[in-house]
Amino acid sequence: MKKLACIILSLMAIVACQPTKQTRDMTQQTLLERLQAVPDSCFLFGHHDSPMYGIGWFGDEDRSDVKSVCGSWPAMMSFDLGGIELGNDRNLDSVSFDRMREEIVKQDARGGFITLSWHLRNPKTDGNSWDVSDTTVVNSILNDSALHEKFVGWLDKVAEFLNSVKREDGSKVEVIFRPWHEHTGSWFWWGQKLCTADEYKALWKLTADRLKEQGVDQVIYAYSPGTEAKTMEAYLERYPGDDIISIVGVDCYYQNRESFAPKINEALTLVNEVAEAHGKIPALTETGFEGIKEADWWTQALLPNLKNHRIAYLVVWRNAFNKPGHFFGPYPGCLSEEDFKAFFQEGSALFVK
Ligand code: BMA
Repeated sequence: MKKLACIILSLMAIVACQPTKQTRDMTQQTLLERLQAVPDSCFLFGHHDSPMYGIGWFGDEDRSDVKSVCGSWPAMMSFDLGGIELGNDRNLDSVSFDRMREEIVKQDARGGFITLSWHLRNPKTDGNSWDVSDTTVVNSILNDSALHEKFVGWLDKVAEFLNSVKREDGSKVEVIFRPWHEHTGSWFWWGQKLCTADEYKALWKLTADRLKEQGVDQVIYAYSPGTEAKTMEAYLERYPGDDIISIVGVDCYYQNRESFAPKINEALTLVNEVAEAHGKIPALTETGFEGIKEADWWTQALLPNLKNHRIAYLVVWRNAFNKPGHFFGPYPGCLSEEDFKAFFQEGSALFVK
C-alpha cells in the first residue's frame, strides 16, 4: 500500500522518495492540489531552516543536516519571516532574506514545498513576539490609527518579499503562510489571553485582506493552534474562516513517550475532524523532540502515532547552530541517526532529491 502510494505520488510528479525532476507540468497544478494529492498513508517531511544552518555549520551551500543523514532534502522547507517587518536583511535567527528567497526558488524547482511562519516583533512595545507585557496589542492594531498604519506597513514588507520570490520564468512561487500560530497559548502577543476571539479573527482578516490588496495571490494560509483545544468548538473558537484558511494544523511537541501518545492522537483526531468537516488539508504544522534524546524516536515514538491519522505534512523545528541542544532534526553523529535512516526507508515520510 505504502509502495503504491509512493508510486502514485511520483507519477503525479509531486514529490516522492525517488529522485524527481521538476517539469513545467508540475507547477501547473496549484499548491493546494499538490497538497491534496499527498496520499493518505504518506506525509511530506518538513524541517525548519534545513538548508540554512545546522549543527556545526552556518550558511553553507547545498547542505542540510537532514540531507547529510539520508541523502534527500525535506519535501517541506519551513522558514521564518521574523524581522522582515523592520526592513532587516536577516531574520531573527540570522538567516538572510536574500538567501531565503533563493532557497525557496530552489526548493520549488526540486518539486518541494515551502511553509513560512512569522515571529514578528511587537509593534506596540517594540519587543519581540514573546513580549506579552502589554495585553492590548491586537486591540491597538485594530483601533489605534497610528499603530494600525505602522502594522499595515509591516504587512506590506511581507507582501513585498512574497511577491519577490519568483522563478526564472517570472512566475511567483506559491507558499504556505502560517502567521499567528500557537495562539491558544499565551506566550505570543497575539495569544489566547492577549486578545479576544473577535480581535484575533480581525487580525487574520486584516492580514489576508492587506496581502491580497498588495497582489499576494500565491499564498495559502495555515491555521496552527497549540494542543490546548480539546473540542471542535474550542479549536474553532478563533478560526478566521473557511474563506481564508486552507490548512488546519496543530503544533504538538514531544516531552516523553507516555504523555506524547495521548496528546498527539487527541490533537490529530481533532485536526482530522475539522479538516473533514470544513474540507481543509490536515497537517502537523510543528512537532519534534528538543535534543532527540531517544535513539529510536523517529520510528518508535513519532511514526506509530501518525499511522491512524491523515496529515499532508509535518515540520520538525530547527537545528540551531547557536543554541546548544536546540535541535529537532537529525544530524550526522546524533543519537537517532540510524533510526532516522530507517524512518526515511520506511517510506511514509516523503523527501525530495
Ligand atoms: C523558536 C526557537 C527560537 C527561534 C524561533 C523562531 O521556537 O527556535 O530560538 O528564534 O523559534 O525560529
